[in-house]
Amino acid sequence: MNLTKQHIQDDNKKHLDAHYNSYNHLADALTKKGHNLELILKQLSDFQVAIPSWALGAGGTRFGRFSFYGEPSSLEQKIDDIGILHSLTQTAGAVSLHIPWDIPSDYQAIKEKADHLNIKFDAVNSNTFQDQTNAKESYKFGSLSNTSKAVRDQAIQHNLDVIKIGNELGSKALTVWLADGSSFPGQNNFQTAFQYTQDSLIEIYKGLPKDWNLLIEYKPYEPNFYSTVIQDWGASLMLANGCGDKAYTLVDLGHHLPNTNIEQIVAILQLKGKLGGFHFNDSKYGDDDLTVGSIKPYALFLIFNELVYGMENNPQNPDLAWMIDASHNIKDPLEDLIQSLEAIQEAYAKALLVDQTALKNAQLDNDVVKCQELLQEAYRTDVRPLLAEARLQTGGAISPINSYRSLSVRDLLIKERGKNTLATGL
Ligand code: PSV
Ligand code: MN
Ligand code: MN
Repeated sequence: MNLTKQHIQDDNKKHLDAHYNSYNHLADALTKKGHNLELILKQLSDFQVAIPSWALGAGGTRFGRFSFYGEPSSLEQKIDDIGILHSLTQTAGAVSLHIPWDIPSDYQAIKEKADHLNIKFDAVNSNTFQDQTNAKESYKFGSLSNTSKAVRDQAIQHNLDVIKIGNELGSKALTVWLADGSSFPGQNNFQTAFQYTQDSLIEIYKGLPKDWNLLIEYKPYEPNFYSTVIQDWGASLMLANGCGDKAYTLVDLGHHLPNTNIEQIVAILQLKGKLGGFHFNDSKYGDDDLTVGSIKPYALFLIFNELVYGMENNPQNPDLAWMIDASHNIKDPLEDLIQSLEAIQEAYAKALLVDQTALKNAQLDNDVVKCQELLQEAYRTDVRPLLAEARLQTGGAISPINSYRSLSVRDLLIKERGKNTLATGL
């Protein structure tokens, strides 16, 4: 479907008055407090988050999946959907491919389509957690950590193949998430599994093009429920250090045990120049992959507060690969992604409002109350008009969800693609 700037502009008309009312009021208050609005609007527009190629179809659980219809059934259509998201929000300017779920059949055509929609190819993800049809070896007992050299070699080769695919598209990073671990005590030798993983990652690292990064994701449990080889940021950091300068830790918000202080992890990794990527979602119990900001928005703000501090003070840390890694069970995937993108921008905007100088002084004075006030002052600001203004200035929708609905995007997709579509992926 062709969602043009004109469609969005026309739809914006009915929201313009209300928008300027609230924006002018907020802009006035923030300017009086000494904020540079032009800079904040630019920072918001520059902040682009990749959409994973597996997030455009109906989500679901292993118990069931309920289609929303009109879902994309090819990579081309998935990129079209990201184009829709990007047109409305102006913040989804990248795609993160999962291989082998989304191997391009025609590289030139895919590149042209993405280029036309202003979408870049962010980190590529490998998959050694499922057996592929006709694969010689099975990953049932692990991939890069497997006790069998033949299995490890196959998994290494897969990652090298993924790098090759990403390289053709202009990606600059490989993300490795391993399901490797054990389901029962005694099943694995922890030391051997970790050492094999390190050795395998070093082989993959050797195959990285010069300007590429290796991002190593961790997760405490699932699908293995007794142990996971790369269970936490410490394990990931050790492996990254064992590989070299271009290997980094990737933090996925859902990959922590309850109550973990994620903002502290993020801060220390940036200090050490080792935070490479970030997967957004929210969580109530475990790796629930819920809509960003739907459960713990204050925690997300505190994380962003550290990210903003790091982006300003840690030149030793690279630019981060941002990605949404959420599922949407019973929602329209595009609506869910719009909600996640909005929540990310909201937390980012609030973190940009933290008065860092005042906070530093209050910390030096050990004025605990003032420190908290400064954070909460920023957090309590309703920044939604700022987000809307940033979108408006770059040709997006004042209210992406409302425009998505009033422009009948899903109905048009169903008309175009039919009802019985099924996207590949998780
Ligand atoms: C599994 O937990 C997972 O959600 C990881 O977070 C990866 O990033 C993603 O799947 C795809 O490999
Ligand atoms: Mn993830
Ligand atoms: Mn996950």
